[in-house]
Parts: sequence; C-alpha cells; structure tokens
Amino acid sequence: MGFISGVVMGLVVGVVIMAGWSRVMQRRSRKRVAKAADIKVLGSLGREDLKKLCGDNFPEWISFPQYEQVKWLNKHLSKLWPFVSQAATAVVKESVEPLLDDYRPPGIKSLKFNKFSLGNVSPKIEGIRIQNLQPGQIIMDIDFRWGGDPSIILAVDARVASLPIQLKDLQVFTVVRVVFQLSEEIPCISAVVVALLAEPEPKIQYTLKAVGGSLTAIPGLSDMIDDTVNSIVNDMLQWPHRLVVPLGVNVDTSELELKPEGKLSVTVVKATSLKNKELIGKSDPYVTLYVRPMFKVKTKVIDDNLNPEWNETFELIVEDKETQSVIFEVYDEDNLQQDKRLGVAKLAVNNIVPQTPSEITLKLMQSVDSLKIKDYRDRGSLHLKSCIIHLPRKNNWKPWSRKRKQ
Ligand SMILES: [Ca+2]
Ligand SMILES: [Ca+2]
Repeated sequence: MGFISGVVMGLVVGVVIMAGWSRVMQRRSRKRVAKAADIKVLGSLGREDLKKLCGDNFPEWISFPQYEQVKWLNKHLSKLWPFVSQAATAVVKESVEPLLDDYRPPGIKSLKFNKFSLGNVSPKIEGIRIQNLQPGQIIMDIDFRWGGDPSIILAVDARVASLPIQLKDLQVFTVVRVVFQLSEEIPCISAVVVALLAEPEPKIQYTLKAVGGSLTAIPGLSDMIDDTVNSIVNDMLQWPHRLVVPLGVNVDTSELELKPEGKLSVTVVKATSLKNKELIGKSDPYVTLYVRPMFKVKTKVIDDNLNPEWNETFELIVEDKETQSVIFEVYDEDNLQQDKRLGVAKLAVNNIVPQTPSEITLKLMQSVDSLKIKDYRDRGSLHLKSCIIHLPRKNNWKPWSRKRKQ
C-alpha cells in the first residue's frame, strides 16, 4: 500500500539526494580530484562523450569507476542513514497518507499511519551500472537492496472491524533507474528522474501482523493489502511511471514527465461460464478495467447471471504502449461483505493492432501475476472488442528525448 511505495520512494529520494550531495562534496575534495585524474575511463562511458555532453566544465564524478563509487556510497549511506531516515520519515508520512486514501480498497473505510519510522538499518547498493547514454542525460541503474527494521503500523478501519496492522520483515530488492538531466550550469544537473525498472521486477516482501487481534477479523485483508501494494508500486514507481525531481528553480521538467501517448477504446462485450460464488442464487458480476489503477472504470452490475452481457465501451489513456497493459477484474457484487473476485485477465497494449477493431477473448485467471497463481481452475472467459486510437502527432512523446545543444 501507500506506505510501501512511500518507503521505497523515501529511500530512493534519500539515496538520490545523498548521491547528489556526496558528489558536491566530492567536487570539493582534493583527494577525490586527485583520484579522478588517475582514472582514465568509466566503464562503457568515454570521457570525450561526457565532455561533449557537458562542455568543458563536466563534473569530475563522472570519471569515477563504478565499483569504487558504490563502496564509497554505501559508506556514506550508512553514516548518513539516521538523518536520511528521519527526514524521509516525515516526508513519507506527509505525502503518503493522502495516497493511502486514494488507493484504499472499497471495503476499507479509512487507512492511516499509527506509527511510521524507517529504522536504523540503511539500504545497500550492490552495484551501479551506467546502462545507456542519451544526449544530455546520464542513466544509472542502481541495484538496490534493503532488509531494514522499519516500524510501520497502519490503522485499518474496515466495514467489519478496526485494527492496527503491523508490517514486519520488510525486504526490498529492485533496480532503481536514475536519470540525471544535465545542464550547463553548475552543479551540472537540472533534474533527476527516478523509477524502478520493471525487469527485473521489483521484489517487495513483508509479513503482516494484527496488533492485539487476528488478521482474519477482516476477511481478505492480506490480499487487499498485497493488491494495494502492487497497485501503488506499479502505478507510481515502476517504469514507465517515474518521479521527477527538479533540482533548482525554474527547471522545466515537462519533457521528462510521462504523458499520454494514445487513447485506447475497449468494449467489454460479455463474460461466459463464470463460476458461481453465491450460496443462494448466482453471482452478480461486473468488470473493472484500467491501465493505471488510479483511473479504474467499471461496468454495470448484472444480477444473478454467470454469462453476463454488458456491451459497454470505455476509453483508457495509454502513456507507454510498449510496457503498459489493460487489467480486467471480474467481481461478484455483494452488499453485505467485500465483493468477491471471480477472475482477472491482462491484455498488453502492445498486442492490440493499431486502428483495427479486433475481437479478443481472454481467459480469466486467479491473478495476473503468474507467480501468485495457486490454482488453474477454469474461471470462464471475458470477451472484448477493442481498437487503439492514437492522439495527434504533436502529442507524441519520445522518452528521454531532449533538445540538442547548438
Ligand atoms: Ca446474486
Ligand atoms: Ca453477489
């Protein structure tokens, strides 16, 4: 849920700020300058290329070798962690509580932090690679690991019960992509873009414990929390989504932000052979669909029908057709308890033929994450008609493009 994303976000922003800070310090350090002169190349990056990027005043840190930099960064990271942790705690709490509300599942009335602290164990950077080089940018992929001791307690207020939930044994393994947008003025960086790479997929593990009660007091709570965590990580942090942090005033970051790339129109026609989840009567299905969970849309509910026909058309915004998918979730509406999920399906936007209406049938599964599927029982199928409509050319946006220097 929001706090996980917040924790990751806090850590990432902390690390990035620290990396920036450290580099400023580094510029001032004679020892470092002396070392910099010894080092001839920086892995795959040529000095000449870097000089071309930044003119004559290219920053010295560019020429530090990757491994040395990592060791050095970790040393500073653990020294600075108490301060980073304290600062990030405040920022995360303030910025994430509203998000908790946005991503709150329908069965939960309110979600707030009872307690939030990032703990004493600093994250570790296993390696930094300079993966790619675009004019005006340096792209760094940071192999990030954190098995911390945060203290996070959430106040969960659900329809059926209220209880504090503690999050324990948090572990984060991910590759963080940091893009430094270079500028001519010192400190040579005008903005930083941060995202978690989708490949390898970020691993965020934790256990949940109800404080002074049982998790089962709120049926389906663990699943709801897992879903919310995934939604927030996917929707806010995982590539193509990103955080854009301008460094300095009057920095135009509009080219770095994720922008709509196309509009997808999908008609949810019908579902067939859904499995009944009711003890009396039949399930009452509806479908929610989204590219980003923040912008979910929903069909009407059809009562007591395992072969419902909706024939409803939706328009969804696509921001990155190469990586985004449409997620379809079929639910059984229940008035007294949490709606039950009858199945989910995923359609990669990339698989839809542009400008050509097509009919698509998707098999409903237990989860869109194949690792989480525990049973492969037949859940029925979802039938769609879809086509993609591109936005006008002027709105097309190329990732990481930037005007070249004259
Ligand atoms: Ca019913
Ligand atoms: Ca029902």
